[in-house]
Amino acid sequence: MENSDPLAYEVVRDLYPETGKAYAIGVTGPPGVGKSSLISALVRHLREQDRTIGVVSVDPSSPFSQGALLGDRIRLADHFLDPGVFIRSMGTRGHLGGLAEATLQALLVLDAAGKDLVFLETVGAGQSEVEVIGIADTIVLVLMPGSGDSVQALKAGIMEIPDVIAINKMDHPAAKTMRNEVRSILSLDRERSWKPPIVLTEATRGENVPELWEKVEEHRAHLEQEGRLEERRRKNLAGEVFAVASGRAKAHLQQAVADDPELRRLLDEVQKRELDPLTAVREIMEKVFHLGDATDGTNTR
Ligand SMILES: Nc1nc2c(ncn2[C@@H]2O[C@H](COP(=O)(O)OP(=O)(O)OP(=O)(O)O)[C@@H](O)[C@H]2O)c(=O)[nH]1
Ligand SMILES: [Mg+2]
Repeated sequence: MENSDPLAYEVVRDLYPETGKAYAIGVTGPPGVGKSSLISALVRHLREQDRTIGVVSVDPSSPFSQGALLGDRIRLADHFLDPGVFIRSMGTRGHLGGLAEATLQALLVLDAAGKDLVFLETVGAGQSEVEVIGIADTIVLVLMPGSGDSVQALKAGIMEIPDVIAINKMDHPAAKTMRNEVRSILSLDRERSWKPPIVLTEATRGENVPELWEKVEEHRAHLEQEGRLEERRRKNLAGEVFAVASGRAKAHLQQAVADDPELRRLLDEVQKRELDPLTAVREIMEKVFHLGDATDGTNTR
């Protein structure tokens, strides 16, 4: 799958009816907050309950598509010899549909392989992060004292409200201040049927890790009521299909422009102000996707 081998698509097609049994947990947050360490501690906790686990770490900035990234190697090393745990780190190379495709395929195979729980780790806040964890059933945002940018992003509504928030490195004196700050931001939003709980954790010592897991389970129970999980998965899958299709369309477009001197000339003309940008867009869309005027956005309403 990591090499986009055509056989992989056939495998996933055949396995797909067997999927939907695993529960997917997305873990996101700024670099270095302790996402991998927390996953490692959660895995330790969950292995005591004999649950089987998959972990997929996706680094949007890494061109490598195979092998483990150094940090994850160290953080998750405790579990490498455990046959009940499968760990994989990957970048984006080789996937026409980008990150969304890479993660979706990995999740589906681990699901079909019978893993009870699959963790999807990705760094950051932004589009690529949504593509990776958009498929998750429960999203955990990991912050630490000093993650002020993320708190601002939550406040400004730039970052989607996660389902559970972990404030890691709770040994830091500013951890409780941060919790209060995040709590006051979340309290502004009273409409939600689920209020995202905030848990202070210390991943390296495993402190409050069972409590964090309990919150994930509570969120799962909440979703499993009134058909919310079905509804969320329907929405997530539709979003993934769209994201993968968009990723492929973009790759196709880039290749087409690179291969076609006439299309490249259009870009030169835009640069020389001989052609306006939207006319160039229209011509490119017509030539590459055979789409006419209806797609230029100006006369669709
Ligand atoms: N003091 C303290 N250090 C921690 C804690 N959790 C993680 N660390 C340390 O923080 C550093 C980063 O931890 P990682 O688990 O690699 O963080 P990450 O968020 O996965 O990092 P990226 O994947 O690179 O974004 C490591 O040196 C950890 O040992 C904690 O609870 N307390
Ligand atoms: Mg990590």
